[in-house]
Amino acid sequence: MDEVEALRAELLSAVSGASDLAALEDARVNALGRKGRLTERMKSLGALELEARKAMGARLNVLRDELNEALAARKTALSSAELEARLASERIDITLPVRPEREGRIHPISQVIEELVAIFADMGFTVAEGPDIEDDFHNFTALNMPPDHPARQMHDTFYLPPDANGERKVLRTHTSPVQVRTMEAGPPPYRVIAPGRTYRVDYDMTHTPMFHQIEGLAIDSSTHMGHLKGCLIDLVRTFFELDDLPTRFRPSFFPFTEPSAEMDIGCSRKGGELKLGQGGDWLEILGCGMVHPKVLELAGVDPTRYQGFAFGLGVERCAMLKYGIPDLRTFFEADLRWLRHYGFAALDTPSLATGLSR
Ligand code: 2NL
Repeated sequence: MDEVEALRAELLSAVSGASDLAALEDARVNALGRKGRLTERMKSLGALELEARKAMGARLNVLRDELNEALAARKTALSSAELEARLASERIDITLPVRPEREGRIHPISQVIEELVAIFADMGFTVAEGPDIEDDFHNFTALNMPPDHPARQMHDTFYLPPDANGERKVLRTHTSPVQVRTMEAGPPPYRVIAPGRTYRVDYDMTHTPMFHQIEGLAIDSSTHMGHLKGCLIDLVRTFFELDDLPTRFRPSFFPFTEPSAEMDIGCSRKGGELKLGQGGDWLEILGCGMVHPKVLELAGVDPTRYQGFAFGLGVERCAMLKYGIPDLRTFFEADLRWLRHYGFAALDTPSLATGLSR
């Protein structure tokens, strides 16, 4: 074997013997680097006679091309082997169950508001909202409660300090002002509900200083008490999911409605346990009535052309009755154990199509 053949055998076997990419790079530098074996051999060509140099140069060029080809082929083989090894060792099991995420719960107040909104939306009502801080006109005067009206005392109002004009704003004592603002904003017909926070100076077993109401208003040219009854009977039967839930209307008084009524639902109280539905007893559930002509007039609606009904219900009371929550004050204690027990799963928005309380 001549000298070139020996060099060829040695360099090629170093390439094919390289077991990883780092070893292959060593083999390349050793052969073709600046001080590599083949490079040095090529540098020494200058010492030869012309003919011998041509012949030797040609052979060395062939060897260089051969080496480059072998290096490229080996590099491809080693790279794909390395990838195969990674794919085999790093394979992940996508059938493993996910690590459980900590999940929040929907507060019963939010859940019940969503349920009631879904029921009213199905009847054609839209949701209206307004400020928690109200002026005296929208909270009282526009609702037929002039400054000296005795019902104002009953509302146990939170007053804010007087502003620059000496006017004392209030925390709204009901969501009625939202409906007054709806009437002021444009002509009838109206079909709105106003859910939201309300405030009264009161704190005991059955009262919290902040609580939630949903009020409703339906005004058109000939909306009458039959519409009120049909709407509210449908409401309670859908909400409590009892098709034959007994109901009755009792005469009552509110300054903003005439006539006024309170609605009761049937229940039984045997051995201290309250059960909604048939039974000899009644439970008050909401207040309602035909909107007082003066309330329409004060909001810019002509009472000779338009009439309708309004109602108001307490959200906490509805939540306690439907979901068996015994103590009102626990709603606002922000106790996570309570919320985990009485709260609702998210991503399960109530609708009439899916059932209200899944
Ligand atoms: C109750 C009673 C009620 C209304 C609220 C109302 C609103 C306007 C005009 C007339 Cl803008 N009425 N709201 C009417 C009757 C009763 O609430 O006991 N709520 C818990």
